[in-house]
Amino acid sequence: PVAKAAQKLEEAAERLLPDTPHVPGVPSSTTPTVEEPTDPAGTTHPPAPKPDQGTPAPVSPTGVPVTGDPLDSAQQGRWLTTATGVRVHDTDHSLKAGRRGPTLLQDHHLREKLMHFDHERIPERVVHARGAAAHGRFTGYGTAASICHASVFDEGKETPVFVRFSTVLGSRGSADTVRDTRGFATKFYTDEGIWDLVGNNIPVFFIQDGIKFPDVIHAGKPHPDREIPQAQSAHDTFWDFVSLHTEAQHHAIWNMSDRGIPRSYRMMEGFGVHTFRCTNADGQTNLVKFHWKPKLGVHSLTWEEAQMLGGFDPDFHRRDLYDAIESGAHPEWELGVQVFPDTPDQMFEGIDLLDSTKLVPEELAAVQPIGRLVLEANPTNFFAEVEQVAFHTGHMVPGIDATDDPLLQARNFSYLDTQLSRLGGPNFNQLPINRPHAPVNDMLRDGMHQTAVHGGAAPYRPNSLDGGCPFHATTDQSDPATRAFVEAAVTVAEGRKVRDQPASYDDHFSQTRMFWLSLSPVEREHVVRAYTFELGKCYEQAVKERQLLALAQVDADLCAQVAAGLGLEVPTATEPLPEAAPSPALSQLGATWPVEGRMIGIVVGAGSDPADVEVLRDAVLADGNVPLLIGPHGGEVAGATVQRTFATARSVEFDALVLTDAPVPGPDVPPSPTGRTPDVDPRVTLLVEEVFRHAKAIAAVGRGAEVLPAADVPAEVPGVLPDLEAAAVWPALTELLATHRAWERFPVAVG
Ligand code: HDD
Repeated sequence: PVAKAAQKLEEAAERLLPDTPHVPGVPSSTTPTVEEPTDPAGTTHPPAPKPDQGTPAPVSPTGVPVTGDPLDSAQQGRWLTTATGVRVHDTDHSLKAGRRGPTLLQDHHLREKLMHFDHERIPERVVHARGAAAHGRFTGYGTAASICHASVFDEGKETPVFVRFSTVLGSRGSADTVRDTRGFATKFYTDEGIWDLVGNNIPVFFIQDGIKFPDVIHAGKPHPDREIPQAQSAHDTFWDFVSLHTEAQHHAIWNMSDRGIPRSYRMMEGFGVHTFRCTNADGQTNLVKFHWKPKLGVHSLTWEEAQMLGGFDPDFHRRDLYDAIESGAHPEWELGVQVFPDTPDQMFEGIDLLDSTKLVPEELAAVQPIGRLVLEANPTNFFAEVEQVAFHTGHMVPGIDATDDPLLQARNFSYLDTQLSRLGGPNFNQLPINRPHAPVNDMLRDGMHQTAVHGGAAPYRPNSLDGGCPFHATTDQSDPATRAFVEAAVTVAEGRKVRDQPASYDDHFSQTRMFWLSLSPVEREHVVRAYTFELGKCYEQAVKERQLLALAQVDADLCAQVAAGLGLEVPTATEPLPEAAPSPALSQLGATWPVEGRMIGIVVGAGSDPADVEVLRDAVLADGNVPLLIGPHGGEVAGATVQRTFATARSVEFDALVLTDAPVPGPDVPPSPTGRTPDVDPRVTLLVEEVFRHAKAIAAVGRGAEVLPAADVPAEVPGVLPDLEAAAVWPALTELLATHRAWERFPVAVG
């Protein structure tokens, strides 16, 4: 009977799997077999490369091997495995009862693969969800010693950093170039533990007390019913809040200025915003505001560029940061401090240092450089690093302490909380990107996602079972190798428990007016247009009128211009306008800056001189900038490889444009509705028109000069170089780019 049963089984197997090849050396009747997958046409798939055929080890898109600490690497060995390390031979076909049969419950690989995919997303940040980041290095100058003994500022000391830039309001997938504040968060992996400086590109904040943070963010985020608009402040709830909580007017006018639409993360200032308290080696305390000053200067997009980029390249800032680092144009900032005496009232020249809606003009307290930041490596894995990095204002190191600014106090509470919901438990500091580079010996144990295997028996103090370890560090601050973090022992203001604020917090308009008065006419023009646009997007008449009333308290001309744009009556200020003097440091214009990592578009065609193109490309590259050749088609044109075609290029990508040909319309250009065939390809003319309108530099070489009249661009205007030798172009463009734009070309109607 056993032999009979065996024969029946063999017959059944033959019927079910008639073409199955037998494994060599094993009798067919007992061999469990697998099918070679075939596609519906019946052809077999080409064989995948096998590890023993020299498949390379995994590398990141930046070319960095995904190795480092082998325990950090999820990609060990060459074989595809399950999460439990079992090797997999086919990840494209689920296990089925026959080729066309139902999927079997037994398919663990399928179940595991889908289960994991279904859980790939974590909650996005409740604010600052959209961002990009990079690794770098901070080097202290040693100049901070008189005010701060934090070892990160020691002369020549190098500290690894991770910096994340972000917008505030938009979701993770929103566009980069929206009008918004930008986050500028820096994690310093110091040898005394982690210091996070979690700042913005605007030196003041919307609110004075952190208890209002949920309110201002609810107002700025999309409307709860329609979930629109995305990543915008141009809507009723935002302006409702700002016009009712007039402390927000100062931050709002910065947003309406060109600061709200930066050209690049590399070209923004950063501010710690709050006043911090620093202690020096003698134990003396000072109040300090931190500033990041970009090496390339502060530059912005035009509003039209920002809007166009929202469609053409929503990843513009992310791409810009990544490409600059990959091309070796490493972004740089200098860290500087404004220092104020730690007086009992914590005021400086009448400015309340605990009010984060106020700044201290640089003319009153100079920004003194204390170190340099260079970003030099892109992340290897966006999720592991950029998404999982957890910043916290409460992460401070010896020498740096918080003040009683109620906004900062609330932040110190809030950032821990948010990580619990975003990163799923209390052990987020064990994630590789969050791990301190200083030794960690906490007595925190267990919990969700615990990855450490703690030794010892006594995670409490004092203990006798683990030899007393860990030990308390010393409060004596003289030796950085042994000292503890000690809070500055300042006297706390005495009084009754109240839900209230100091009288100085009631001044909402003097610095808003100061900012307006500090801008050049063209910058003011942009502010007027921004308010007019944003309020023009509101539906509620009462909101617009109330915001106009607030503007009347800032400046009569500003208010009148915006009211005219909205077609509303100009309200009269209810209070005399506050005293305010301009602070020239607040204007973006007037200085020149190094030119690096800029995108230079070079239009080429059949009429270009290949020698000119080579000279231009080499000159741009040699100076650390990026030449992008724009040709009628892909491949080779004028002896060089094009990076953009007339179909894929758009002006907003370029900081300056060089024309080396006047290409005739290509076969892919639709006929003009006028029936007239233009002399120059209309896509090239459009490039030039837009670059001209956005006040960017244009140079023409050889036949390129013929494009200018076709695009109605006059030859005798600032920033247009109508006819140059190729070798003269780049030096002339560098000079123009040093001020970023030919500002004279913008029309100015505002007084
Ligand atoms: Fe905040 C994120 C900057 C006030 C609560 N904030 C966050 C980030 C930046 C700032 C740059 C993104 C960090 C990253 O890249 O991961 N925030 C600021 C500045 C403020 C400020 C400069 C005022 C001076 N923030 C502020 C207040 C509260 C918060 C008053 C709450 C009381 N912020 C948060 C948060 C976030 C955050 C909800 C969201 C994600 C995160 O923390 O990690 O906790």
